Amino acid sequence: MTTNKSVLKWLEEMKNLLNPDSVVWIDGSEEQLEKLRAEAVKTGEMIKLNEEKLPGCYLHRTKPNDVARVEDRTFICSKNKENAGPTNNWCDPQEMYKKIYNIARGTYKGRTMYIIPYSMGPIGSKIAKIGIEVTDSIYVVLNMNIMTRVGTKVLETLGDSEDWVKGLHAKCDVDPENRYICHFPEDNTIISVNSAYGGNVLLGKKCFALRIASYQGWKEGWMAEHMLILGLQNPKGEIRYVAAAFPSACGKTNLAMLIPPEYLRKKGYKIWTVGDDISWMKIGPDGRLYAINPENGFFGVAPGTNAHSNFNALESTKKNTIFTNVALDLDDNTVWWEGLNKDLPENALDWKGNKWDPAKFDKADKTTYAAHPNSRFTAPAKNCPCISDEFDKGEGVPISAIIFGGRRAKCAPLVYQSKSWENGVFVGSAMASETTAAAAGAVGVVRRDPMAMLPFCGYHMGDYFAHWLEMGKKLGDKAPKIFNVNWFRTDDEGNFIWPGYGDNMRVLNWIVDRCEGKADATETAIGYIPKPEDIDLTDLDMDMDTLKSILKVDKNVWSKEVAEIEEHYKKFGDKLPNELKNQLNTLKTNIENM
Ligand code: GTP
Ligand code: SPV
Ligand code: MN
Repeated sequence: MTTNKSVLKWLEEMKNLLNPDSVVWIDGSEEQLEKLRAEAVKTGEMIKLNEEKLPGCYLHRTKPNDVARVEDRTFICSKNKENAGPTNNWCDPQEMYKKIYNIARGTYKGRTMYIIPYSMGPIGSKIAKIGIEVTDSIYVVLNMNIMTRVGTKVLETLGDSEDWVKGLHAKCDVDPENRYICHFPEDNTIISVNSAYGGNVLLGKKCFALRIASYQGWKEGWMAEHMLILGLQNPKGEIRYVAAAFPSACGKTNLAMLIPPEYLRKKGYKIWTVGDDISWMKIGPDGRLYAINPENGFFGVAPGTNAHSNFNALESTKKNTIFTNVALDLDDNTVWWEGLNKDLPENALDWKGNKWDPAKFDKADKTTYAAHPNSRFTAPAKNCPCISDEFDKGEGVPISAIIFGGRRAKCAPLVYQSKSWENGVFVGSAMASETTAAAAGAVGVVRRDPMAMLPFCGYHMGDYFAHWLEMGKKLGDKAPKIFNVNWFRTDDEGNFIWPGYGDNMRVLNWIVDRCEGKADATETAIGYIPKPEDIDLTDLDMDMDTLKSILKVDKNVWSKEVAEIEEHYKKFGDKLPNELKNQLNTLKTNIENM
């Protein structure tokens, strides 16, 4: 398949370490993939779904102990501990190689070693990068084939270059006690053992495209971010691109594929999806920031996805999709999850493969759910009805606005604009959100998640903030404007006040208008807030007072917020840029003077 010496040398080492019975190169051909699907069905690793209703679709169940990313077992193994920073687990690289090689040694015995050459980004794009993952899991091969561009062409593009990322995945016994997801940024290397779930094993995704790539971006002067990318088309046919960073399971896929409310659709507004999770951004020849989506598919949250909440995501899953940990409807051999529709299936197996009793379903008790709360679909991006023409081009789209956001029941207003790039970096660095099921651990706890990158930044977060500030200096007046949104303010009963989903278009329109100097705003202690009349409420069952209540900046709530940010900032010590300290002091004074 290749004569690249650096590739062949590493593969030889891997073969010697893992001791597979056989070795198979993934060439990307449909013929080879079809053979692998058939084999996975034969062994029970995947279940073939109804070919009429869901052509080319499969269901996979992971072990119940292996259903989400494991942040406490994820390591950044930089040579110097300081370079991993206070927000990452660290281990000395030599020690970790030793430990993890001992876990993986010989575990491919009786198994096949699959070699997956893949490109993050359209093959040949100047912003794209190449990786090679070895794995003993067909599920990983088939998912990587949807999520990235795989096969012979990738190797042709790589040629003799040594600029590629090594990825070793070994399922081992899927033992949670020996599960490690390790990154060696200085060696362009990722090693993942004892898991077979999503973000832990599809090594192109969070491991490469965020943890390794964020480090590369720091060294090379570009950015790898946990951001969706969308194009907003106005009635004149002009398209403006925005990128948005929300923590896991906080609405990126939904916003990326949004369908505007009817009155806006009739006027000619439309959203185009470029990406739903990751953005790689470089400064272009004209000095603006250009973004590509390095992925080729969507690894989306299934529960809550339905024809009303996210029609385009649901459409994307209608063919050639792999479902993980959803329920199986035995009546017609299709899939189901909470929030798909109101008809609880009478005759279904839950995500663990046990008979599911709809009578026992209790919304308050997640153990009675048919689908796991972090169950997912892996769908080809080209299935998406609103996929952007720019998606496959690889030149990148110019970004007008960057949006931060998270789940904050009481604090952040529906939307505000930062006062400058520096102030925007401060807003991103202080971001917080209530935790979700996307990672193992407690759900609903407020945690600081700077730029939605807390679990994904491959180096010291103080250096990461400095890199953001540096990028702003390079971009100058061509820098995107920075905003913050919060779709998740709740009332006293805990209900979301803002309708969200398609109605978020009303907020996007204000954001884009602000970028073009077309919308007014009120300056507040935290930034620019829309005049209530500038958020269009046409056809919405919401009165002005309710809207005003979610645009409000509350002095008491924000005084507490400032104190929490001060605490959060202490972690970064000397590495916290002075600009951000000054930003915090200014905010403190502004709030005191409210
Ligand atoms: P990852 O793939 O984990 O990075 O998640 P994501 O950020 O892409 O989140 P996604 O769009 O899949 O949404 C996660 C959950 O948030 C789903 O249950 C959605 O129904 C819910 N959600 C998304 N958008 C909104 C919104 O505007 N309002 C409310 N209330 N819920 C939303
Ligand atoms: C996330 O948790 O942000 C995801 C899912 O997008 S995973 O690929 O598991 O990281
Ligand atoms: Mn994500």
